[in-house]
Amino acid sequence: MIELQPARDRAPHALELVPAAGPLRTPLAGNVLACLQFGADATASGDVRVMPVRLQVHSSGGSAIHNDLWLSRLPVRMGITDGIRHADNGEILFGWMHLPDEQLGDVEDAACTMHRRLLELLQKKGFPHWLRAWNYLSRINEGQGDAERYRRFTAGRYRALADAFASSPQFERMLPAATGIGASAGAGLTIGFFAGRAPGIQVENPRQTSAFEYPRVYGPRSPSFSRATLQHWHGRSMLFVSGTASIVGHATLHPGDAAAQFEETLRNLDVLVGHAARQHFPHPQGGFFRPRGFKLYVRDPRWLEAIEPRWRDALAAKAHTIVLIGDLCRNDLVVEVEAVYELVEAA
Ligand code: 3EB
Repeated sequence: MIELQPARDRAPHALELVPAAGPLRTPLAGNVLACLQFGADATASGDVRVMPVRLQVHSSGGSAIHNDLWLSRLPVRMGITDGIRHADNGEILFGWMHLPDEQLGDVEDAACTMHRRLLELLQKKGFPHWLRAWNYLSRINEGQGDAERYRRFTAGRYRALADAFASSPQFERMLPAATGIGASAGAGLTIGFFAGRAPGIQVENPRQTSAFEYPRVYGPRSPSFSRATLQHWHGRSMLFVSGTASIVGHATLHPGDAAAQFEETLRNLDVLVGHAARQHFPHPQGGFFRPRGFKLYVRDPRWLEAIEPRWRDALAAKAHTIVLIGDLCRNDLVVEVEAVYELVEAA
């Protein structure tokens, strides 16, 4: 039984993450703004708020379906514009789009077109500030060198952004937090996003080269995302943390070693969140970030044994954690973690 009411003892806020296992009861409650539905057989429903992501959910004895529900206190409106399914509550816009493999054609062109439409929608709907993106691409590591599908995706995304922001060269200071993961074979390309009326605050990781400044060896264009974005909504602030991996500077550390990559990833998360706290609170007693949810992506289920006790202790003991099996966008990476934190101000 899924409790669809956000906690009542908090200040009004625009958005809350509620994880829910198993198939959803339909129709979905009116206070659902978005639902990212993960599962090997996830398919679109008639409800525009449900974004299906075809990835295997790893859970010991649990359900093969996981939903990240984003609940709103404000009334939710829904629509379909230019093929993009979307819902908003006046403060936040959620949207998603999908191209099946048969229609994908050239991945760079497809990514460019989809991002153009996405950016147009944000303008049209009056939510010009892009805060969070989820990118799931089938066969993400297929193709050699610059022909790799992920690199083609990155080039297309960059082209759309560079064109749209040709008159504001600072656009890389306003990129959303993002995840880029390989969906199951045949799943095509799915892009989901949140956007707001007000800009988010970019947070970068002092331990990592900014992705938008990666050198040429990782592809013809650098990946357009921020390590995290901080967004204030009345009475609440949320930190969206991008897919974080075992990358220090711009190099992959511990290629192929799941246990060591996981530890490096935890260090990256710690440093990033600590940095966000210092950026936000001039002195350390000002407050802290409390984790609200983690997603652990693992390339192959056989790596899980090596990290099982560690992820339970370091992630699941602190916030709801869901483990998904998917390819990562550098072929030497085997684990990646994304997260949502909420800002807790000291009393
Ligand atoms: C990295 O740090 C790992 O291209 O949207 C993480 C999150 C990664 C998002 C993206 C890529 C993306 O470079 C890869």
